[in-house]
Amino acid sequence: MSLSLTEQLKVKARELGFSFVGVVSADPSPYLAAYKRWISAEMHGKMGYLARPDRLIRREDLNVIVPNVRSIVCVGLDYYSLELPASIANDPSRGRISNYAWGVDYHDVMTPRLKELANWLGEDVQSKVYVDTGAILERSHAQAAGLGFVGKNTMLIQPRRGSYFFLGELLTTAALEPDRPRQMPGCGSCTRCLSACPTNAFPTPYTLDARRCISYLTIELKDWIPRDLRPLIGNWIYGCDICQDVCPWNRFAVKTKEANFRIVNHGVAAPKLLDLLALDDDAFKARFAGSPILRIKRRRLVRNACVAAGNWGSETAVPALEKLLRDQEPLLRGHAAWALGEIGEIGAVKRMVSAEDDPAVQNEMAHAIAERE
Ligand code: B12
Ligand code: SF4
Ligand code: SF4
Repeated sequence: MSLSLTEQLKVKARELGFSFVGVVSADPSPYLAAYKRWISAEMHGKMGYLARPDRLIRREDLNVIVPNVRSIVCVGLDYYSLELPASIANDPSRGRISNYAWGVDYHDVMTPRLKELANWLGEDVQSKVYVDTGAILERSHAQAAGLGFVGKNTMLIQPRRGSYFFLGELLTTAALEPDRPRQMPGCGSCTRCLSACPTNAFPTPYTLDARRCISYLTIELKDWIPRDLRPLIGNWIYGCDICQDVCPWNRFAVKTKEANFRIVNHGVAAPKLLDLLALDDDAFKARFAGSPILRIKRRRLVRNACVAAGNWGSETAVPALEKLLRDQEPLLRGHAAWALGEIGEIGAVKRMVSAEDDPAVQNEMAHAIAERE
């Protein structure tokens, strides 16, 4: 029996290395109203691109993205790679990186493969490829394509593999056969993720206030991390996995078959803070070449390492932090001053406060001094 175009496409997607694939017709997400409420409540924080009216129009009508679009091919790629021993994960002298960023940048892994899938469909078909950055509600469409259910932590969860996977989409004018809606379980009475979130970022189940999420604070937020949230960040320096780690569905997480996401040593998942505090621009670029961490540049990563060092509270970090008080980036001088205040070593902050000309850094220094006097 010969395979239909849709079945052949799914075989091809798997050959390209995707862990699973589903198809849905290119209808607008049924959750647009929830999305608009989220934006109106300003829970997107400073991720201004999410609120752009021209992008909202695209979310409402996918024809604006691809005229005559008929189908969305939704793919997933597992990234779970290694159980980090608690002795490493909870070591405050190390900065924790969320599992999705341990390997090669997933945009670079998935985008060319989705483009290859688009090419496979042929030249008569118009297609557009999205991985993460597009103006569409990826989880909602993937849910409609039968790839899982949305949990109270807002993650797309698959009953037999959990939520440690990336999503990608192909919007296409090809008329593919949509997957039939599948009966999915849900969260039931479980609330583990809601109570485990250290920053209390879920105002209600299924809604995340990004402004409080460690993932937003350490990756998306470009400037000052709100002072009241810094102690709650612990040793996370790039993203956060807590609301997934505690989820019972992730007991079924399958180790990724994708070589690009497999890591071999714990230093990648939880590097030493002292090493990160000492990174200059060149060393940062060399160390994180090919990783998604490269996107946040040295400025944000070292800022995050300062916060983690403040939470570590060890005098071992003082020389590196004092050196950062002279950094050319005000953001780093200010976060280093805060960390020194947390450690209780403010001698250098006191000596340098009068020479500091940036008002925001002065404010951080004054706060650090006031806390200790
Ligand atoms: C902005 C963004 C963030 C923000 C905000 C996250 C959020 N929960 O809204 C921040 C920076 C905090 C973030 C963090 C993370 N992100 Co992110 N993020 C995105 C992005 C770019 C847009 C999401 C968005 O539009 N949010 C707005 C909210 C309102 O929409 P939503 O979360 O999609 O939820 C919709 C549906 O779930 C639907 N829905 C379905 N069922 C139900 C039920 C009810 C009752 C309701 C009300 C709604 C609802 O309604 C919502 C609105 O339409 C997507 C890629 C994309 N273009 O979709 C990746 C994406 C969601 N992120 C992803 C990942 C991996 C992460 C992190 C795990 C990274 C990390 N380890 O640090 C964390 C997880 C935090 C979390 N619990 O969500 C993956 C998720 C894969 C998956 N299995 O779900 C995505 C899909 C990227 C990708 N292509 O793989 N992210
Ligand atoms: S990723 Fe971390 S900070 Fe963000 S909602 Fe989940 S547990 Fe909370
Ligand atoms: S931890 Fe519990 S409530 Fe949260 S997403 Fe998982 S099953 Fe749902």
